[in-house]
Amino acid sequence: MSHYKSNVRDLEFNLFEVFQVQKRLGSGIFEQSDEDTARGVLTELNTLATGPLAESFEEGDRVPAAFDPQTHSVTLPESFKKSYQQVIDGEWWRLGLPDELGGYGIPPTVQWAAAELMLGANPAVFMYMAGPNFATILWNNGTAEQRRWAELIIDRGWGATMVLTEPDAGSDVGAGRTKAIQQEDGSWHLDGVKRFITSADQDMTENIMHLVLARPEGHGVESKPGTKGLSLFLVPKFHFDSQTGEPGERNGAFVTNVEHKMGLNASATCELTFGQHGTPAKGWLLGDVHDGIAQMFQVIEYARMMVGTKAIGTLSTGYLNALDYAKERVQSADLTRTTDKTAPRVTITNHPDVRRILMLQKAYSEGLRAVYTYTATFQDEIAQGKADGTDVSLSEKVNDLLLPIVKGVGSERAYEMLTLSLQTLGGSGYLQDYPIEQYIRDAKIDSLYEGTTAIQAQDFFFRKIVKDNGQALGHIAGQVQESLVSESSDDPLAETRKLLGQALDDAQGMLGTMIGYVSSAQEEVDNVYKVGQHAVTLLMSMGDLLIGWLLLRQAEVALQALDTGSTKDESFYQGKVAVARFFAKNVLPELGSRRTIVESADNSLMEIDEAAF
Ligand code: ST9
Ligand code: FAD
Repeated sequence: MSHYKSNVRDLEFNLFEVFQVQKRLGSGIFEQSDEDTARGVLTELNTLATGPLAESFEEGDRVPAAFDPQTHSVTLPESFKKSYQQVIDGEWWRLGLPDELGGYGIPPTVQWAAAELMLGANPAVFMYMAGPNFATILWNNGTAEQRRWAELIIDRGWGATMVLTEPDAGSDVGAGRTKAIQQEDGSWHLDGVKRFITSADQDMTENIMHLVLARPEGHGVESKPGTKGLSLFLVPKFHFDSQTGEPGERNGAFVTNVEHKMGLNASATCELTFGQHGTPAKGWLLGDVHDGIAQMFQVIEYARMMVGTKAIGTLSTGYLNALDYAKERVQSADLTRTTDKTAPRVTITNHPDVRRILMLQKAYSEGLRAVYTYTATFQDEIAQGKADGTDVSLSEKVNDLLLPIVKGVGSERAYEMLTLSLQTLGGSGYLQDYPIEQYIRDAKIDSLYEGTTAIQAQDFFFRKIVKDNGQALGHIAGQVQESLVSESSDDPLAETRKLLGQALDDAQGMLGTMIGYVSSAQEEVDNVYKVGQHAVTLLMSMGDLLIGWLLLRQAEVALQALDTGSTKDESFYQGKVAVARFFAKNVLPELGSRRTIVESADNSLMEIDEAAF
């Protein structure tokens, strides 16, 4: 039986009932697709995800990627390769491509829903499919020749990597020391060691294109410190014929170690060494600009959305596995009859505490799914607007603002809630007989790579709010504000709206206080530490606010559906109303105490001697 329990009903509810993406389909850039196509994509992918993709999930964990130091090569289990081949043969990687590179004209909202199915079933398979997607970076930034390479990467199904991290440069990418020295023929020789590189080798594709950040040196290139001194180089595993793509000599970028990890074992995490094994590691500067970090952020933005969606997809299957178990597991009497030792034993869904943790899991898994879909609606607008030549600057800012919530809040809450999924199973959850312990191990990475939660929180506050002068945040706050009033005098969601209104006030209060700390830092620089101490609290609180708001919007749609008297999906809609009320009552009030903590911030924490920790 498949470990993977998908939730296509909820994906479709978000897409077609809440966000109504069908209105966008069938015209302009999305001309090729309509609602039936979108539903068809989800149905087909669901079959693949719950079947062949999920099949190798467990073996990929128990038989991790194997490394041969003699040949610098990585080998994956046969069952895993079979799963990978099925998504490749189904050409699912085309979903993320623009029309001109052979895409299907499917909007990002539907692409991310489709991605959730693959990421929930077997995330490592999805991550090995980076080649075609990363080829778009060459297509968008490259020379004519490099645009041809983009086509070759897609046509020949190559792998690809993003190569930033070094032993002394993790969060601080600008500390990277790998250098690139220009050659007479216009190529560059790279020299250095990169660490933790996902998919840097595997035995599934004929070639791999590494997208590497390195510091150009010599030949009159101005040397600049930090991220702004990095350029992006294209470094293939094998040299290749520029027209046909036929692979030739081995290039000098070699995998020199594969990490032994807590989870996500099917995904090879490699040390990648450039130019230190007797063969030069030749690279080509992407385009002719000296702007590697900005180019790499085009990759990072996609990857941060992917990591959040991966975490959320994993939480969803964790919750649904826990729910199935809870409906079957009989243990103890009902709490009202505990003194009666002859009382019948009940399924654990009857116990208030099990209900509490199940409803929390439901709130976060469905609420976070709504968050990533809502974020993707701005990506739809960007894609559509760019094609039509309309101004998309606000949509871009809102998308940028939401990415750290999808990634940072998605990963933190998924990990936290997955531990509740395991708790629901009692001791059985701790066993490898069930998938939840693997989900927890596989999902922990999501709060670490692509920028840790602290980095997401600082990006959110300093770059996405302060530097943006609050424009994007103001746009969303305006939408939340609109949901606080109801036209009906007999509003079944009145209390939920009231609690959401208080949460909005608390989140705005928290933010106002933190902006005050930053402003006062101009006179007293240490005040910025107060922001540093509470940036994660703000990010998580804004995440809760957004979840509470989107659950309320879902409840409104559900109530309308119930009002039409249709009994089809009655329980589904009732669940939507219940979860919105539960979250507003049981989670949103926490923002009040978090606000008090932020408002009373001082720097005593920073004054504690390191030895006293
Ligand atoms: C990693 C990979 O961890 C994990 C696994 C990924 C696997 C990939 C697989 C993908 C699969 C794809 C499959 C597709 C299948 C398709 C199927 C279809 C359905 N936004 O603030 P400053 C830029 S990789 C945009 O001064 P510092 C900007 O250019 C490792 N741009 O930064 C800016 O200039 P300006 C990940 C941003 O203090 C410049 O940077 N590592 C943003 O110099 C400088 O900005 C990390 O993520 C942004 N948010 O450096 C590192 N921020 O201001 C985390 C900055 O002029 N560390 N820029 O515009 C950080 O992010 C740091 O904050 C830092 C700081 C490095 C940026
Ligand atoms: P550090 O930066 O040393 O952070 C340690 C701790 O300090 C963290 O809690 C962090 O939040 C905190 N911290 C650091 N700086 C600050 C700050 N300024 N403010 C507040 N707190 C701070 N990299 C790639 O380039 N390509 C890949 O494909 C890739 N894949 C990966 C796969 C795996 C399985 C792993 C484990 C890592 C991968 N990485 C990859 C690297 C990953 O992006 C980094 O691990 C991550 O960015 C964090 O860097 P670090 O591990 O050096 O931690």
